Amino acid sequence: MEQLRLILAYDQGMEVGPTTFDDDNLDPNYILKIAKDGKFDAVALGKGIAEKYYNGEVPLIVKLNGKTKLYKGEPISRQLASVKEAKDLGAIGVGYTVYVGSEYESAMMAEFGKIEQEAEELGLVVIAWMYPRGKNVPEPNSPETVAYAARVGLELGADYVKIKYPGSVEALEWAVKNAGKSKVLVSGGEKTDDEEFWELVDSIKKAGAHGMAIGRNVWKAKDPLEVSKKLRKMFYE
Ligand code: FBP
Repeated sequence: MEQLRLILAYDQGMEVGPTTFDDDNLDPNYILKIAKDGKFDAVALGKGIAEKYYNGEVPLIVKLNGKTKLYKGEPISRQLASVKEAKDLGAIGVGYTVYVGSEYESAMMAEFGKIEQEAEELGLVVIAWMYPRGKNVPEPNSPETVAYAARVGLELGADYVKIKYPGSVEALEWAVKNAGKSKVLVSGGEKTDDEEFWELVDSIKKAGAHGMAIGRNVWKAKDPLEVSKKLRKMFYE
């Protein structure tokens, strides 16, 4: 299996919306250049961007499902592209979000199960974005909820589980233990100031997480390559 410690995530056009972009990072080519020059292990894109912009310079993860911020109902994110399409686009892996605890979690888990099986047949890595969410999940980032989500990712067969930071080194250690042989990647979250961001990265390292799947704190940074270089140093040296 590929060693994926640092994945540059760029599905925010779907998940977060246009206000997150400026004139530079609105252009997928800008992101692909950061991924390459910043030596990311992979870049995570939706099918449309992969089809129209991916140039083969960095390993590709295709995010197979997605939803917009305009949708306000109980969280559900359905499959929008197939594993085969991802493979044909040159992907080494696929990603899928499961909103753990949502009224629709069973639909997403069932879809993920099929994806996992197809990906295994085609030799692709599977990354599960395990995000607890929904009206019955009052504290999506609490230690117990995040550890639960990490464990469910293991149970579902994910090679990597991508989780939110649960607030402390101890809480993340607990989630990492629960993920077992599924490797834990932590998401970066909204763009924060430098000090807060590097404290977060430091805690993620200390907790023994495998790496990060991160977007906005890299490509919204003044100097994305400097951030990338520092991240690489932290997770690889
Ligand atoms: P960021 O590092 O920019 O937070 O990216 C990680 C990510 O999981 C993206 O893949 C996804 O678009 C976004 O976070 C989802 O964020 P939200 O928590 O708003 O649903």
